[in-house]
Formats: sequence, C-alpha cells, structure tokens
Amino acid sequence: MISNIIKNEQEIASISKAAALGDRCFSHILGFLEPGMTEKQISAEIERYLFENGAEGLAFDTISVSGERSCLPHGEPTDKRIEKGEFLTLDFGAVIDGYCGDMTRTVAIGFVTNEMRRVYETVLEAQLAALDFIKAGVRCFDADKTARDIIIKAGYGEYFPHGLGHGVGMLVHEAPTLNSKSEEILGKNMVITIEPGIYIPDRFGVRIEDLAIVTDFGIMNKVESQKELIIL
Ligand SMILES: [Mn+2]
Repeated sequence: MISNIIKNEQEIASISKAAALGDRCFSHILGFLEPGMTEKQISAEIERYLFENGAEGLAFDTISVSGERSCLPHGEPTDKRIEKGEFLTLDFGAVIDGYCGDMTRTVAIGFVTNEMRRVYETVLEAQLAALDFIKAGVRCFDADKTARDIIIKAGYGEYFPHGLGHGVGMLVHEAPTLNSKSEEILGKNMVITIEPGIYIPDRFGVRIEDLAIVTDFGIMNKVESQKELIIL
C-alpha cells in the first residue's frame, strides 16, 4: 500500500520513530565494526539490532558495501571482509507502525587517501546545501540541482547517477521524486530523503542520506547521526 504524499501527524510520528531507531542502530554499529568483518556480518547485525529494538520489518534489504564495492549504489552484502583504507556504506531502514525509515552513512576504516576525503567532503557539502535549500514551495529539480551543481563543480558530475531523493511512507520509495527532471513541488508535511552520492567505478563510493519532513520554513531532519567523516 502506498500512503498519501502529504503525511499526517500520526504518520510523521511513526516515521520519526523509525528514523530514531536508525540513529540508535548506526551508533551501535560504530561500536560493533572491526576490520576483518564481512559485509554480511555487518548487515546481519544491523537487522538483528533493528528487530531487537522495535522494528516490525525492514524497509528494504540492508545495503552494506565496502572497498571497491562501495561504488555500487544498490550493492548487496557479500562475504567480502572490510579492510583498512576502505569506505563502508551502510543503507538501512526499520518499519515501525507500518512506516519506513531510510538512512545512509559512509564511514572509513583505518585511514583515507586525500582523494577519498575530497570525495567525501564533496558529498557532504552537496547534502548540506540541499538540506539548507529545501522547504515547501521548492521544485524537486531545483533541490536536486542544488546538490548536483556542487558535485559537478568538484568534477564528479558523471559519478552521481541517481536522483537526490524520494518520498518515504508505507513504502520506502513513494512520491515525490527528487531528480533532475522532476517538476513536482515540495509541500508541507511531505517526507523525503536527501541522499547525494559519488560512485567512482571499481574504486569507491560515498553516499550520505537523511530523512526529513518538509515544512514552510525548511526541513525537520529526523536523522541525527554524525555525517562528518568518521574513520574507525
Ligand atoms: Mn533512500
């Protein structure tokens, strides 16, 4: 079932709960992670934590991709072990009261190269700019452009192949669609993701995703996890 594009108070409360559980899960995983663990071990721990702490389901199959596999926006976790000098991207969401959470963080293991840091900082700058720009009345393609222009200017435009975000409700992908073609206008109490990414084929990728409520004055970001680069 798909929910109305404008969420009511109860729906917003449920999505907020799912987002808060995501934050707690991410914080748990930061303490759990160690080099040498496999992508699958990490995704299994994310899912175990979500279910143990109130999730009634998963919004989608958990993404846990590391090293050169982090360049796959929708990669499935494998038996590959995470190693120092790699990025690890985790994208996951709980279902609570029938409503989905959805968040992504990319963390580094051990150390990063200058180029990895530059890519990370570019995605972060793009994400922060979009968060700052979005409010009711904004056109979806302009929201996308705000983030995309920063990524293009940094020279990585061809490596941002997907849209800025999507609506979230009972389904994890609902209206509105935030991409470079979408003329939809964001309205108060729509619930959307803001998730720019850069994916350099066969090398590495970075995505930062928050889940937010659109208001007349900006957004209420329901994801509070740190987004400045974390090196574990
Ligand atoms: Mn998403």
